[in-house]
Amino acid sequence: VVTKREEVAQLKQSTSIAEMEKTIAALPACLGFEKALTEGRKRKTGLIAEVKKASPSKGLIRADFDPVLLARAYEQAGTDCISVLTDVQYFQGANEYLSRIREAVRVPLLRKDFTIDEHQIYEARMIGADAILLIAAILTTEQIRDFMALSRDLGMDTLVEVHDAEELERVLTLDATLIGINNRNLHTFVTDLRTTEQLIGQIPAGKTIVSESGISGVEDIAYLQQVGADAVLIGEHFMRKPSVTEAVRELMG
Ligand code: IGP
Repeated sequence: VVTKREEVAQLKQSTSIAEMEKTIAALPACLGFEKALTEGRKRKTGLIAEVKKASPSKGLIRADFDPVLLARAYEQAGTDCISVLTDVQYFQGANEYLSRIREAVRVPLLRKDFTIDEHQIYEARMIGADAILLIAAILTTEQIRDFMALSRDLGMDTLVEVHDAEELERVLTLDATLIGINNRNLHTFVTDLRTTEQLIGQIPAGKTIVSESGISGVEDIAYLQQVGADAVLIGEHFMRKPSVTEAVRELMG
């Protein structure tokens, strides 16, 4: 088993930042991830649909997992953005999934991983990400600030994720405009959508709020919309449906 720290150490050994900068300079511009969820969104509630093969709590979620077919099906259903898990150890993800999806769709892509080092941010841009996730629970406030600045320099947006009041308070000292509220307790894996309602009250106007995890019914969407979420991030619910295109349309209209 390769831990994230070992993975990052390997990445640092194999590629220099100068080399990665050179590769990135030749890439096409990113698609606007945050823009697709704000002024560009297709429905009243924005949607980030996730390509997720497995999770630490559920194990394998989808047996016939094909990242490119799933991403095309999401695009067909009119999702605003797509999230791709690239973490290998806990989610059976792969960087290759994201780069292959990048070739197949014209939807802004979020690289979903545990980012703990700036090398991973260059890597995200190289494999085709338009945005990265920054998890407040595993980062210092200074790291979040630095990683947001680097992402912006490379043309990417950031989704900064919180799951309690302490994390939110730290994030609000920064100029993060796209904030994710994770409804899943990272210690127990239990999801409770009221986490979104509880934290949203402490967020000033003008921020774009994404409610994440444990969302599966039309009543969930109605509730989250009513408490002020601008967008939702949904993985497992769609992954368990034979047709993700139909599943998106059923849930989001
Ligand atoms: C999706 P769900 O319950 O719809 O499959 O959740 C997404 O929120 C979840 O995958 C997630 C996640 C994360 C995964 C949210 N934050 C951080 C890995 C790391």
